[in-house]
Amino acid sequence: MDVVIVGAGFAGMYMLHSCRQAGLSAVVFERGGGVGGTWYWNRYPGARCDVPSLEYSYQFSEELQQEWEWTEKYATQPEILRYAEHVADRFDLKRDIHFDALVISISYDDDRNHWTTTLADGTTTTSRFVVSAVGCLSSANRPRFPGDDTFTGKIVHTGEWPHEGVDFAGRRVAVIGTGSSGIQAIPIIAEQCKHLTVFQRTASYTIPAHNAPLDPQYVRGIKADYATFRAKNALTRAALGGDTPTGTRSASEVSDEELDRILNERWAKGGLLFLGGFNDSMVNKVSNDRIATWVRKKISSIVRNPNTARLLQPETVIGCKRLVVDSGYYDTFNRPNVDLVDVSEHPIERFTPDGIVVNGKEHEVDVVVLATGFDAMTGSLLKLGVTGRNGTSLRDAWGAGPVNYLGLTVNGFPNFFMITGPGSPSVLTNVLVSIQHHVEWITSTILHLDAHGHSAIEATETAQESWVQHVNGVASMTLFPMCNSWYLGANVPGKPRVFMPLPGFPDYVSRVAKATAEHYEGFALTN
Ligand code: NA7
Repeated sequence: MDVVIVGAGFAGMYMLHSCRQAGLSAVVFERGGGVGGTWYWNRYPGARCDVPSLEYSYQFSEELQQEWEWTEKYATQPEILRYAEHVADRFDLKRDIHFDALVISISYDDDRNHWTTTLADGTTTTSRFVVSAVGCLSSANRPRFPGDDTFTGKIVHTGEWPHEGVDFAGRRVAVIGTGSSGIQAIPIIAEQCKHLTVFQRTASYTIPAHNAPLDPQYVRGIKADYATFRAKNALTRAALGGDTPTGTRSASEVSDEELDRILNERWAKGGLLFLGGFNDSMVNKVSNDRIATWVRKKISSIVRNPNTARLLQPETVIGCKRLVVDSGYYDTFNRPNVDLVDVSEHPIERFTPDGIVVNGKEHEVDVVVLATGFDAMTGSLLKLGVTGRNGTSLRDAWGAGPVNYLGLTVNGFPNFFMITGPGSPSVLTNVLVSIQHHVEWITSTILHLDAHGHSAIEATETAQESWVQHVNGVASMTLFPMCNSWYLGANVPGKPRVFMPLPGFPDYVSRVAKATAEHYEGFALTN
């Protein structure tokens, strides 16, 4: 094989298509039973993308983007999965995808300059190149609690949701975790179950989605010139929402009335662009504090029980953890069958056969939903068991945190590429845009190597060191490092605390283009 691709989510599917278009032989190994990646696994009730559907979609084929009809502003998980299936069928991808194929090791052979990928069933495949398309949020973070093996009810994780679904009718349910997954699932579970207890360690800021069916006239307008819409989006920091420009003023400088007006307008529009009302929300603590205070007041105006309202008001920097986009979250706590248990000061002590004990009190439940997130960005990559030159493992090379150049390649791992790897904008963008950028760069780089008689490419040690410094430098100019987020690996015990994604898509794209144009500066190309 020319290329082995790991993962058949949106990154792996496009990588396969792109390889074929370029005349490269390629095969995909996917641990799941179907395409769609994170959308294959995250089937919990309420699962929905927080990027508008007209943006969270491929743009490499004009026919595809014209023919596919999204039904809502924010697509549900089943609709996104149908889209992934449609793409797989339309481009006949499945004939080169092996499903239920768990990769257990990927080893570089120094003498032959090729990679051997081994599956759990012992099958091996050799290839010149390996592309990791394993996704940033694909390795479930499943904390263990004392006594959880004695619990007689059902325990499910949102990121590994049973395909047959979970019947909540008449049941007492616990949800542990209040990030995006918990916040999307809680309103729906509350409607279906007898009683819901939410265990919250850290309150999240969540902005209403105001989701609605898409207006056919609006869709026609976008489709009439989809390319311009896409191009405008790619020019924003998050490759998202080009039609909603970022404010030009500091939130620290406007009057209270003006702040209120702008934030009300953004709240009414809803979604991730809430913080874009001002130009310094994520770089100026004073501005951020004013916005956060406004949201806290908003929460207390929705939630009727003052104690619950107080607990739901986050104390951290707003936007430091990824903003959540919800449908009816705060209002759910006005329901008589929903309780909130604060586990920030008194963590979950243990599970019993009948429930969960916090601060000496047992909460009896029949089903526990772990909405506890992911070992993000590096979790799935490191599980691949990648071993590079001289038998060095990626796990050892990244012992103190991920080091690489442009988030694409790693010194000592020739011809090994990452799509949306740590060190690239990835999760701070509309990830479909980042995926396309990486896939197209990887394919054109392979073609460049072949055309110029090079057999291998890897990051130089120097370029890698300065790239890590650059990513840290950019992050330290923002408020992102000020809380315990998964961007920093802080949600997984023992994980090195390093800010992994790079803020700012357009600047990143121009850096990649510049390095490429300057004869792959920062990369070592060998003959
Ligand atoms: P997140 O955002 O990492 O949220 C996980 C939640 O689970 C969060 O509230 C955690 O609290 C909580 N958690 C994790 N471990 C525990 C334990 N041991 N006890 C109590 N609570 C715990 O994951 P999501 O799946 O919701 O969303 C991930 C991304 O997917 C999201 O940002 C979107 O991009 C899509 P903590 O905040 O760590 O105190």
